[in-house]
Amino acid sequence: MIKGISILRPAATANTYERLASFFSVLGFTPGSGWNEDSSRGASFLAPLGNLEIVDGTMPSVTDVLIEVTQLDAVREAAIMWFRGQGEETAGHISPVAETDWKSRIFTAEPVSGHVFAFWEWADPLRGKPIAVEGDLSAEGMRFAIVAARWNAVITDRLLDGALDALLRSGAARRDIEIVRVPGAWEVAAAARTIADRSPTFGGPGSVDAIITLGCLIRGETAHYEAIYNEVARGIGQSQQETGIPHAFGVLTCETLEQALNRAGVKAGNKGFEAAIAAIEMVSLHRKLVDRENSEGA
Ligand code: DLZ
Repeated sequence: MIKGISILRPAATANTYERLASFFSVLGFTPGSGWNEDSSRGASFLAPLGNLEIVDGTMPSVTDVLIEVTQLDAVREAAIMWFRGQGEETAGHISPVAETDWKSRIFTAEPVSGHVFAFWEWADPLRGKPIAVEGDLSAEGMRFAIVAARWNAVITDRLLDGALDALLRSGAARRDIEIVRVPGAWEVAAAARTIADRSPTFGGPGSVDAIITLGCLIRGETAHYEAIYNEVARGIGQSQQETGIPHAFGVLTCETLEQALNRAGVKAGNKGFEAAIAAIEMVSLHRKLVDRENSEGA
């Protein structure tokens, strides 16, 4: 399988080698490991993508090394600064930026006489980029239910505080957050499902946009820990899949109480907070995907 492609550029003298290595090191390349042997040395500059282009007809550039960049002007500025750092003028060594006939902008730099490199970027900065659809983190206008187990309340109360903090700080209104307490983690999924399925009389389908599930199972203190955990996770997942309402998973599974405390705001973040943020993001994402589908179908 092909993995990558390397362009080898022989430097005729040690000085040329050092100048080229120095020039490329200021332009934002990831440095490669290079090598230094008796017979040769190599300085390596990595780019995330490479390709070999065979050209029939007019070359797209005056040189055969084309380096695609983002922020072309900033790269050119870095090249200019390099020349100034050498106490040299740029005239004749760095061209102005020019438009090409292939919807891009380009300039060339010649850090060593005879070594010309072209730097270019697409005129449309989004061209060729995979554009991800992502949820935002504003909870304004969203409605949530939080289902929190009372078992291990010293932990779940902290998770609940964290979840409320995340929702309110992200713009949710207090009246749009319903808190439901259940005896233990075992009951979380059933309550979540009831809320997700709720009939129109009690707020209607979609009476909440997302459900945040909170609980805490501690292995050392929980009989049938694995069995309970698997059922809780399965039930919450199933409720989410079958109703289409995002269910954020904030049920801790810990070895010890200390570990649980750490995950409930002491040392390792607050998983209630994190679950609430995930819920907000998923509601936003859900809305965007539905909007896209509607506008594509229109
Ligand atoms: C019974 C039990 C045990 C042993 N451990 C926990 C636990 O660590 N975390 C938790 O949330 N709940 C626990 N429970 C209670 C069960 O989840 C459930 O509430 C009861 O078995 C009643 O159905």
